[in-house]
Amino acid sequence: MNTLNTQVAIIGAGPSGLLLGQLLAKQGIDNIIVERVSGEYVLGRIRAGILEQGFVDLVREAGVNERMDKEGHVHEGFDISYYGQVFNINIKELTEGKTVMCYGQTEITRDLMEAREAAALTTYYESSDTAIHDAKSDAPYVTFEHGGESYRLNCDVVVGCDGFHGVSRQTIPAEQRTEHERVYPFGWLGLLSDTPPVSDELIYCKTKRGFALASMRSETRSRYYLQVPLDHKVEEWTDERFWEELKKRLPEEMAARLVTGPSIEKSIAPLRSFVCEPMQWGNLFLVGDAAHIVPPTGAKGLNLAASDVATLYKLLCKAYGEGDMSVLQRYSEIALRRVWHGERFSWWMSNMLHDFDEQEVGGMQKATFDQFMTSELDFFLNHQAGKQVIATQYVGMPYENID
Ligand code: FAS
Ligand code: PHB
Repeated sequence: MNTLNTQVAIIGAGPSGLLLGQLLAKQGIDNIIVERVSGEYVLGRIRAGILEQGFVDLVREAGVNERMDKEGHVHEGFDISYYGQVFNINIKELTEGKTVMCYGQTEITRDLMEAREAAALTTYYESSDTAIHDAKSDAPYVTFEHGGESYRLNCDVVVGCDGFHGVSRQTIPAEQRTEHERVYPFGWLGLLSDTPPVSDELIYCKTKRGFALASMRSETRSRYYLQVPLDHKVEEWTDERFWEELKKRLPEEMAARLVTGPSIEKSIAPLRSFVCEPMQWGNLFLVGDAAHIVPPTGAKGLNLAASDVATLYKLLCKAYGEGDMSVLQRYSEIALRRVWHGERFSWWMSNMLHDFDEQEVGGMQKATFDQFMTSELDFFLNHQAGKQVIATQYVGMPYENID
């Protein structure tokens, strides 16, 4: 058994784990990351694209912003189209100057990986049998297998950045945690293509045929999504079928100028709202998808992971700075306040913009639910105050100050 020692053991080298590791290292707080798959595999996951200002500020604080500032695109608004009517949500005007950054999660993860390697920080990729021990004690530790050898990683705290299917949430005894969940009766079929985006802003489309989203990664790379039934397989969707369906869901003038091309990635993601409470157990802390999941309709998943990182990072700096680890007990309460705001917004946007092919939705007939949701959307899009509510949530609620 190889024995290792660090201050903070991080499980998972996705955006949460890498961002936290980078921030802590800049403050001289030693950390080691244990990751299940290879770095290439992590980078192969095509996911989020919209970064809130809080996330952008964190990346700058981590000193990993050079490419983001060069290649990212600041967005001052987005469109919502419903039944062919297009409404612009000018987030910059409605939030007195706030914006969002369009820069792919893959790129942020790549930048963080390269920065970690350049700083010679330790990451054990392709590890297996990761397990967390004595989380309730002052001397927790993590065991794992790597390169055919067994390891024991002694630490002060363990941070579970290991996503929805990771080991850390499961380490909290079931009777000690409350899980809230809503699984949606549809998925998102995503397509990435090296074609120019159909618009320079995102377009969220509500149609009788289902939801669609037009997004982008750069001026030459587009990201599109279609709501599809849960029983659909990605193999059933040829590129041609995807483009034809997208044209039927985009507003007419945008469908007319859509540039199609071969997909470079195509996948179907299920949608769920999920929160685990509490987000900590002794000296084990859950961050990001390990603790919560949102439907991507509100562009909150990655951004909630970032606000968890911000909260835990500040508390860890305070704890080590003052030599008092008890401040860490505030983490879950602070993190969950912002998580629930993101969960509500993502659930609300999903209810309004998707077509629920269930006979009963929210305890009422589908037709009645549709009427309520269409009327809700109509009210919010036709009133300045309504647009302001959407814009305020889209740019992200402020991060809490840790005094
Ligand atoms: P991640 O899941 O990214 O990373 C967890 C890491 O832990 C992985 O690398 C995994 O290999 C590792 N791990 C797991 N178990 C382990 C173990 N036992 N031992 C060691 N390592 C382990 N969010 C948006 O904002 N917009 C979107 O459009 C969007 N689209 C998405 C599409 C899909 C298909 C999915 C699944 C998510 C999407 N999300 C989106 C949400 C997504 O971006 C997450 O919020 C983000 O990846 C969260 O980052 P992490 O918390 O780091 O978790
Ligand atoms: C994306 O670009 O992948 C994206 C953007 C906004 C969303 C979801 C996904 O709400």
